[in-house]
Amino acid sequence: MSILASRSFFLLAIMILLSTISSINLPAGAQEEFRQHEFVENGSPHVTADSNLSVKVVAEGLDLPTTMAFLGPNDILVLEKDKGTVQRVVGGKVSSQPLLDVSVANSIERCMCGIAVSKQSSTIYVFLYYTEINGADGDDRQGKQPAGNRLYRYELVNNKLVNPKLLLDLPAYPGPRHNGGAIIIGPDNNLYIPVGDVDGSFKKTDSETETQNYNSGGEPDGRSGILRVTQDGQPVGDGILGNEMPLRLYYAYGIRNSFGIGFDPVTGKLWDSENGPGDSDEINLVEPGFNSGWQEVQGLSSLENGFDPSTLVDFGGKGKYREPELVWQNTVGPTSVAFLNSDKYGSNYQNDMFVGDVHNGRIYHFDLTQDRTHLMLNGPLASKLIKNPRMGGLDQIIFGEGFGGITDIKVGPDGYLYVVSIGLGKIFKIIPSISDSSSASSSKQSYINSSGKYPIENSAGEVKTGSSIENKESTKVPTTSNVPESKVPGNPFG
Ligand SMILES: [Ca+2]
Ligand SMILES: [Ca+2]
Ligand SMILES: [Ca+2]
Repeated sequence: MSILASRSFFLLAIMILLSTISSINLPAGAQEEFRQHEFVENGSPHVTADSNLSVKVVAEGLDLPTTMAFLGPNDILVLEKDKGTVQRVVGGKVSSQPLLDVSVANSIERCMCGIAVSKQSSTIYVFLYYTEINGADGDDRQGKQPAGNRLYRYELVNNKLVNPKLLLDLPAYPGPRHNGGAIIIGPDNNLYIPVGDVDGSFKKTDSETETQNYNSGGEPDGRSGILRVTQDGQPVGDGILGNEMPLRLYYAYGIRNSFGIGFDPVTGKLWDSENGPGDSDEINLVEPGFNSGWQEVQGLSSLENGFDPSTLVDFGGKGKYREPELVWQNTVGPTSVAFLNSDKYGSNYQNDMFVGDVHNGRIYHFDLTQDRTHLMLNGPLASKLIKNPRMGGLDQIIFGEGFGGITDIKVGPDGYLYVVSIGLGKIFKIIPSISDSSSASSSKQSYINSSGKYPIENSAGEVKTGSSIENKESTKVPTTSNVPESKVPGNPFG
């Protein structure tokens, strides 16, 4: 053996030894912790669909950021999932102290979840949705029950959030998944909030309710729907499905797990994304009284054996089942739904829909049909079914990749798209590239050379699918993943 070869061998041996030691020394808790995460934690964000657009980091060093709201240009409030904190990012700088720090249950999907901001003359209201616990952050991991999934209205005074007013007190049991909690202020100025089934389906307890389409289930209790309340937490007029509380608050029901809703700025109609059990993630048009069908059906009903729409709960004919507008057969974990109500990227993108996902770090871009009640889907996607993450035709809807697990997309006051990555702990902004057309085309060339023109096939190694936390029936898609095996999230309920 030459000196060089023996030295290489020696280095290799050291590396193996070190990696063995580090895996031995990794605290068991840390590994458990890791398995709680169902989002992709690496990536190099870029806009794959348009070389005239690039990605800029707005903030970094955030600890599991979930959702954000804008106080003004370059002034963002962002939530940290497990710490129960509201951080303020001014001019790209995260403030040294949070504006608020509450105690949250944070196991799996329990969270500091949702935020919205509303300015009423001299008062700035900040709405927060979180899984509250009487104790310390994460005490639910030691078996303590959360107090509830709660919607509060705070006031922003002297850079603090004060005067909390409890607007909604919703179940957090059995949990820990499907708490929902994105908050959107609608064109009518009311609050709209998706709430999942809080893991209450197939439990044979009172957590099986009518809003999960259990005909002889318990009374609605706030789970499995999209709720609508005024900014004071009151019902908005007569109930769509009924006037008893809390049914009166339901705008939609039959929802298993949703992290994102958005209003079409053209029609004022609501859309949502929904997460299925390892399969059948959905995008839906949500008319008032919309029934998404869970737990009788998830995804396209034509694929559901023995589905009988007459078995669904319809609240005396007021609820209406509607098929999804798009279904991912293998879970991608769709989250935020944002409509770009600006022309900052040109008229091609104006009023289009953008959806982020948490398992692949992808942003999807959709045109809507002329009447704006469907997505414009051509070729293989016209079936409304995405059969696998490398299916042909997917490139027509993939806008960006490499963002880590995306938990929020919003349009800023400046008209640009902002993206929260829980996996990378960052906020990104998508901006037009500063370049003339010739250098833009050369940057496209370099992208093609370095990353591959066809992200579906060539980035398969970065695509992590079928590895949802959601459950074991999720189909494993073979990939040549460059994510170390230990980093692939497992099923905490395994
Ligand atoms: Ca806290
Ligand atoms: Ca559905
Ligand atoms: Ca368009």
